[in-house]
Amino acid sequence: MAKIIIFTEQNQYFYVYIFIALLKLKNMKEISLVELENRFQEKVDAEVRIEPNDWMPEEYRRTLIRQISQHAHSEVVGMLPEGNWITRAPNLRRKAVLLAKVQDEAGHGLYLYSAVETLGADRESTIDDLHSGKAKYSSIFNYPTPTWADMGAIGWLVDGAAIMNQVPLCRCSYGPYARAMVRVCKEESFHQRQGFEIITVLAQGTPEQKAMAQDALNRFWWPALMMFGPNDDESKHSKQSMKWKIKRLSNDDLRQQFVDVTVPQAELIGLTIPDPDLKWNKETGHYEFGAINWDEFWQVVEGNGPCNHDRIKARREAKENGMWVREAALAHAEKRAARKTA
Ligand code: BYC
Repeated sequence: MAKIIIFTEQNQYFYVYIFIALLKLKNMKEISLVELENRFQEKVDAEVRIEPNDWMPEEYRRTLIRQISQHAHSEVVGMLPEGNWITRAPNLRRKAVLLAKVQDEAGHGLYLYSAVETLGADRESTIDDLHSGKAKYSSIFNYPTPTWADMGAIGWLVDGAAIMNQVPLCRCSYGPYARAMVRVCKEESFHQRQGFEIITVLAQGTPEQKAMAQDALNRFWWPALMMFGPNDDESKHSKQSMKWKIKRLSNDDLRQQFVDVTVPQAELIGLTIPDPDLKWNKETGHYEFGAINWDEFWQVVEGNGPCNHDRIKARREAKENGMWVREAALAHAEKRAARKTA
């Protein structure tokens, strides 16, 4: 039965008092959210790491879940183009090294999925988002690897670009991500060197081998530059992510660093960067480079690259084919638990 509040001389002060108290409570809540956000930003500015149980703005949490899960997916999908060459590596040493590299990438994916879980995200649904096409992963892994020289180009250029991007992430404001990056970067540096060694040996080999190395550089150069993401004025997350010190350097600054470091490496091994506009600018102390084909980039990001379909299919099948192992492990765990309680 609905109650009707009747104001009488006796109770009117009581209701006014309740009303004012409720108003105060509402304002207190608002003030405390602003206050919490200010304190959070002060902590970030003072370079104090944010840990999983600390208060954080919801948007900060969402940004990290997005970026770290995309990063994890990139590591796992990134195993495919190279995994494709493990059985065809030219000798035992190359096979062992490539196998170790691909296993490292699986490890990176696992640390990163764990880091995502520290933010309250569910690992299984994060992976399902990759399989349904909802979640992104790095554009670079949607290009084919038809020759052995591509293993060199991936290590040299793709891992090289990844290190450039990930070294600043070791200083990311979120503790678990930053700590994961320290180990990832050490391993990436081994990956970059093994790639550079492969491409150097080919570049100094027979004319056919040199041509194969040049062809791999021609195909991977521009996609490697795209890895850093859209230009700064098109990058919708950069400003906020830099304020929160998730990102320390902008997409364009990192891309420029990569070009400045990589061009002399190509010259050293006698390969030509496939960019007629590339030139050294004495005044700025940087290389100027040609326009990136952003239409191609967005096509690939949106699922229309040469290998997007195959990559997702392979990941879905891996999950389905491994289902029986997970089910068997669970059934075994249940039997053991039942035996203990019996
Ligand atoms: N590909 O506002 P922006 C490896 C998306 S794997 C696809 O600049 P943000 C390896 C971006 O997500 C290492 N999508 O974004 C493994 C956003 O979309 P949503 C991979 C891209 O986050 C195996 C939109 O474009 N490294 O090393 O501020 C073998 C707007 O961009 C890409 C990482 O994952 C792209 N390339 O900056 C070998 C590093 N670029 O989410 C090697 C971690 C941008 O709004 N991630 N997008 O729909 C990052 O550092 C940053 O997320 C990015 C982008 C610099 C990539």
